[in-house]
Amino acid sequence: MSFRKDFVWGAATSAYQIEGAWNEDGKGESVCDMVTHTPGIIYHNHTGDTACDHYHRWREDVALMAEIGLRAYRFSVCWPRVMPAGTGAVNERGLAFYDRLVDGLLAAGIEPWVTLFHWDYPYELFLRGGWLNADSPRWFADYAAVLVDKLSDRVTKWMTVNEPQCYIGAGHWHGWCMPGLRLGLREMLLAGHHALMAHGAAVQVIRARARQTPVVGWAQANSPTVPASASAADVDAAWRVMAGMGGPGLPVQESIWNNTWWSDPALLGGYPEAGLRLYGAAAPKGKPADFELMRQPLDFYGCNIYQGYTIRAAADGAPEIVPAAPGRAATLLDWPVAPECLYWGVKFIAERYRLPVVITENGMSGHDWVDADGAVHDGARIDFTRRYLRELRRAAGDGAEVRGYFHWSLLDNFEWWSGYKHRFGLVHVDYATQRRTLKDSARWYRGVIAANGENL
Ligand code: IFM
Repeated sequence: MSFRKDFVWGAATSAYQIEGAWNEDGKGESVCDMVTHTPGIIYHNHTGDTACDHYHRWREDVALMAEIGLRAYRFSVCWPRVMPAGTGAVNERGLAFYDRLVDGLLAAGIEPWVTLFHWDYPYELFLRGGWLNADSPRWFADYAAVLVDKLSDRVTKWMTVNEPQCYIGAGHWHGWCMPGLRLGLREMLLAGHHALMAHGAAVQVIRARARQTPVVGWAQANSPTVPASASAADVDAAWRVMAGMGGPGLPVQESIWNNTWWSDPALLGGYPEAGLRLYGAAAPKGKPADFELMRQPLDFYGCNIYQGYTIRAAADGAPEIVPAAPGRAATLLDWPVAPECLYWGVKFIAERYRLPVVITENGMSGHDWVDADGAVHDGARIDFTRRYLRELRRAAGDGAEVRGYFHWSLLDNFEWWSGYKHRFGLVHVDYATQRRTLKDSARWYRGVIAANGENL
């Protein structure tokens, strides 16, 4: 079992989590600024005002990527940096930042993979209803056009949106993701409907305007399950949960972590039956034209996969969750370490949607610090990543077309409601001095990339 010869080895970040420069060079405000500037929401009232100061230190960061040997870098663009009010006037100074970054990456031999939207929605559009506004797909398409016109002479890899599960489900219903709203189910689903239309509209724009043939995908927060055993009954039970609307016996709020509600309309033409049953009258009454817009051909499916829980078949064959053993391995965010989720999750997505898969995020939060010897010994991250990559390779050997892997994250960064408490990076960031230190995992990853994963 090997990774394909042209396997893409990368690392990922997002704009709000690393850039800083929240009010520089004509940038408009985003909902992230709105939330983080409201005391009492984020851990210790941390903000992304400075974050990793990547806006000013991007050259140093590109040099670090080159040192790690990355072949590709996934980053997102801050919409209100480019269009301060979300629509209309373009902020050339903001756009120039991404222009320089793309040039810098290419000069270092690193391919840019651009995500259009990773949660930093323009505040001005939020005031007009944000994703609830029926015009929001058009706003997003206009913004996409600006980026494509500017960057597509050099950029060919595009992702429309990152994790609607989070910025719609958790962000408009649970209240703990940007923009931090607790709306009703019906309103959350309407926002999601518009976000799916926005995705489709952006794909159309990319395909119509790109100056080089684009490769278009998105990044979803997938929730894989792992069968308790290799028995047909357990495998079937785990598969049914992945195709369903959340784990068995879990409250309806947990259903946002499903795999199908957010993907089926764009790839199969409509919401899944199980979802329509669960949400009943709250489900959006979309017009046929809405679904036509959502359903645009994609070139790859980007999976963000971190964790999974174990499912077995009960005596009557129904899926049930296997309770976690006390003391089971977990990351600092208390996400179970479950390497096989990369095997089962990728198999499920590849089979259901019949698309090549790219792992657009995978990694772990830890308590890393700089040791007395000046190094960062994050052995757990090495072990975690090795185990997950072995399972990814197994999925590829078992017929899934796996094209690439982006580690989350390149840098320690602002982890949303947890502020800077959690460290996800291959590179340690001392936020007081902005000093960067390659962790042991970054050096280990360099060896994996050089060997195309043969040494895992
Ligand atoms: O940091 C986030 C990222 O913004 C989206 N996916 C999950 C990561 C870890 O929580």
